Amino acid sequence: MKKIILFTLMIFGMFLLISCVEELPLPTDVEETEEVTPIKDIDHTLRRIPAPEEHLLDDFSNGLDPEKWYISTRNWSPAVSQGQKAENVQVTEDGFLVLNAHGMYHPDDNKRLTGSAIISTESFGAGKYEISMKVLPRLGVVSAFWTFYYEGEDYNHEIDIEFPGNKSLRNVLNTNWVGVDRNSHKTVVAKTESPANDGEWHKYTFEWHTDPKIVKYYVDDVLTSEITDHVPFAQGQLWVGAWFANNWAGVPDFETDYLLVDWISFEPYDQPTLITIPNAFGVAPVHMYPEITNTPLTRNYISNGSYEDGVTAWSLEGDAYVVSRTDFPSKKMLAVDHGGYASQIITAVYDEFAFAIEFKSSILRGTQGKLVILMKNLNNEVITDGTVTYEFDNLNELRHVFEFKTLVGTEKIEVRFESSEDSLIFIDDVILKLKKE
Ligand SMILES: [Ca+2]
Ligand SMILES: [Ca+2]
Repeated sequence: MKKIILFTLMIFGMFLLISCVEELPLPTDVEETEEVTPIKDIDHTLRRIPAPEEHLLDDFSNGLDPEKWYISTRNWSPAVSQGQKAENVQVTEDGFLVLNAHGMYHPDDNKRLTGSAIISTESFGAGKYEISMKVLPRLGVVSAFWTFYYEGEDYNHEIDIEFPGNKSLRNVLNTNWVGVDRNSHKTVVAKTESPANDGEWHKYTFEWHTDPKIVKYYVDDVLTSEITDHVPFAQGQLWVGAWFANNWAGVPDFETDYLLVDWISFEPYDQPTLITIPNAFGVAPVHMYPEITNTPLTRNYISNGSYEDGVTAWSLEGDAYVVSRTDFPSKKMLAVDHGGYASQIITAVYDEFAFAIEFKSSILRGTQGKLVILMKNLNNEVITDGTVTYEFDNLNELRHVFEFKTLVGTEKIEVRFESSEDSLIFIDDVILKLKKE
């Protein structure tokens, strides 16, 4: 079948040369009738939560300060991860700290399953800790804000806010730790009012009291738990990171994504905490600190949407292939023929998420192609009315943008490109973005 497709491509080679050069000049008649504006990324400068004037630890408006922060190069789960890398840390001119992580579908072996984290150079004790952030919106990787002091097995003091909880970004994990064994921690899994990856800024807080002993955890000022067991009493360094965990966080079925931090504050309480010395174990040298970048942040929920990494991240059914173009043999794309289809699952997609999907198509035989979005529950069943279809029936190469909103009860979506029985269609450059104005 591959041979037939290549043959077909050769027959249509002239057509491809005319209509499919990289910058995609559309035929004039199409350009006039089709108004397709590329979908924009979320503007993270909108609806920011104001940083507190007092007790601000950092708002990252001056980059990443080596006096205040180390960059972690550690690896806690070598069985599943290549650890945290300095090259994955960014700061933007909008004053955002960007902690990138590369999932299991990243094409580069050296980057795959690497995350990033920063650590305060100072140790802090009892007090109120706050962060305004947007968690990394995928599973398999833990977005976390925590204090940490470790000195052998008797002193593993942590207060953790982590995502996902029970493999869902609808939940937050709140945990106190004072040792390393099972009996020296307490975790509360709390459902939050809206999923952490809804595209909005959220504020996460913990109030660490040592007298009397209690840690209170909040999401957007709403109490999620109060934990009086295993309350740490030793000062710790403050961490923020996106790191790959051993299974409990789900499957990291994405290519690349990021955790975004706007600001962090710390208000000390006048309560006793054991003074400890901060360490600089497993941190990056200062020359590896990031410059402030003005490159816009982009996110694509589709992995390998260019098909340049072959079939990675896509499931193919029936007559579906990744093929090379005859005019640009180095460029690959998806071909679906005779009712075959290619699909990709996007996990951690919840109620009423508004998306836009953009892609290029050309149809070389027959008349019709379809993009089908299937909204599914955790059992992989399509939920009631959870199917939306976008049909396209052109012969030229076109760029499409289709918008849809998920229904209540959605846990994941399947994005599927399908040909009708008589049609051979080509798909390339698929981009899926959350829409938020
Ligand atoms: Ca900021
Ligand atoms: Ca391509």
